[in-house]
Amino acid sequence: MSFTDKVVTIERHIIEEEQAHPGATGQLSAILRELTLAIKIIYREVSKAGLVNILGLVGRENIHGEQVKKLDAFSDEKIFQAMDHGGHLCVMASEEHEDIIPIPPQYATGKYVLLFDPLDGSSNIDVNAPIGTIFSVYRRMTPSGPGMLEDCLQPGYKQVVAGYVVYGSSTMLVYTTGDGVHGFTLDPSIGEFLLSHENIRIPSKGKTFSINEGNSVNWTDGMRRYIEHVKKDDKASGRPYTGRYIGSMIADIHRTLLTGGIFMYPADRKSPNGKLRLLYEANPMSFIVEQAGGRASNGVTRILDIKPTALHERTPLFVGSDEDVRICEEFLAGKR
Ligand code: AHM
Ligand code: MG
Repeated sequence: MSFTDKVVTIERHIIEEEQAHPGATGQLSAILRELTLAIKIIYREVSKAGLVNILGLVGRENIHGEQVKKLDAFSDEKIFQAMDHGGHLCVMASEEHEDIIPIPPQYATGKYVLLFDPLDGSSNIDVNAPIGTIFSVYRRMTPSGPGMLEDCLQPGYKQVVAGYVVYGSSTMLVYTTGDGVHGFTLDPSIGEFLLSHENIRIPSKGKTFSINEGNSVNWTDGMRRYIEHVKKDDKASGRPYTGRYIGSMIADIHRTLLTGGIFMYPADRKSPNGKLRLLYEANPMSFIVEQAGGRASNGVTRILDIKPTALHERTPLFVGSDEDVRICEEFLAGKR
């Protein structure tokens, strides 16, 4: 048995990352610390989700006469409440809100912008499948005062931090500050996220494809031919790719990040821009996958280069192992 491995909490990791950047003011670290607190509160509620029938139905009053909030609304509120008063943010935006979320006037504003999807894949709650939280931090564009829409509409390559949490068989937080990707597993008995996956690297090619095949009647020719391609025997393994689709993007991309392969939510005849949101879903997940050595595109263009024009704009998404995403792009472009 070796005692040389360090036990590293996320707090300590954040401080060490900060110390590696001499000009750092500590604001980003504070943002991550505050977010981690909100995430632990969300975890606590998510892990009780199966008990709603006992503790009170969502949307009805609980025993204290309070409305029981839907978990996505609850998560949205907790992130806001943890982040509104730190003085580091000038504005926020959430998948749950139509418009930007201002910092309340009684609190100071700072130089960062926070975008988040408080509970992605929430339709999976009822069947106890993994769900997640996604976040993304940018530097503000406007010089001072309350943040504006333009602070939120920045291309993904300008992200300074991105991360996600998957509430699964264990709860994991994965984040990047643009210097590699690190994963932390929550030890619920001590309430700490501990470094469990240092410097995650995605394999350059995988064996798994992940897509909702129920939409195949509406796919483009290129999409259909690519899926036929992955179902043929692969030269390297001598077997077809394995299909895996949970229908919870964080869980599907998390698996892809750790084991390789490709996750797709394409455009099709019914949804010309796909389903997933550029700002809250595609950008942060793409930043993380690229930082781990993978690739992310809308089929034609690198996701992180897209200049957003609206808070809730959608984009097709192809993300995963570099080689798999490249080959998929070739099929989509009609080159194969
Ligand atoms: P949501 O933001 O409403 O939860 O929707 C996003 C989710 C993703 O987690 C997942 O990849 C996708 O919807 C699944 O969609 P579909 O059921 O069309 O395959
Ligand atoms: Mg979502």
